[in-house]
Amino acid sequence: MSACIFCKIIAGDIPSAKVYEDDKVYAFRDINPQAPTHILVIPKEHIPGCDAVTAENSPVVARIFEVIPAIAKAEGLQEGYRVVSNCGAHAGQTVPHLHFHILGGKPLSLEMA
Ligand code: DGP
Repeated sequence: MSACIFCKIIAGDIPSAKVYEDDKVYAFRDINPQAPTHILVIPKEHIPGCDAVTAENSPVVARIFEVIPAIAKAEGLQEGYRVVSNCGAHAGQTVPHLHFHILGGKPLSLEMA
């Protein structure tokens, strides 16, 4: 069994609050929300992070960016939202499985660093 927390969530071995699923993509609510709406969108394939995106696996990233606006619409984020992917230690990546945070539901701080 994979040691990756997000692979375990996809497999159903760790419970999650699912908001979307298809054959390639899974989305669920962040356990430690930083905004009224905080959703993580992940590929079902284990990709460690942005640095591991290649010509071979990038179609799932494109699929994620098709799914994100559909989730945002379903969540009522018509006033806007932020998409973030932390890559590596300096960015604060804590789970080494590619993921995109959707943050919204209030005006967000513009502070980036
Ligand atoms: P990052 O710092 O970019 O690697 O974000 C990882 C996010 O994953 C962080 O916001 C908390 C969330 N997270 C970690 N473990 C779990 C979990 O078991 N369940 C859920 N729902 N979220 C988790």
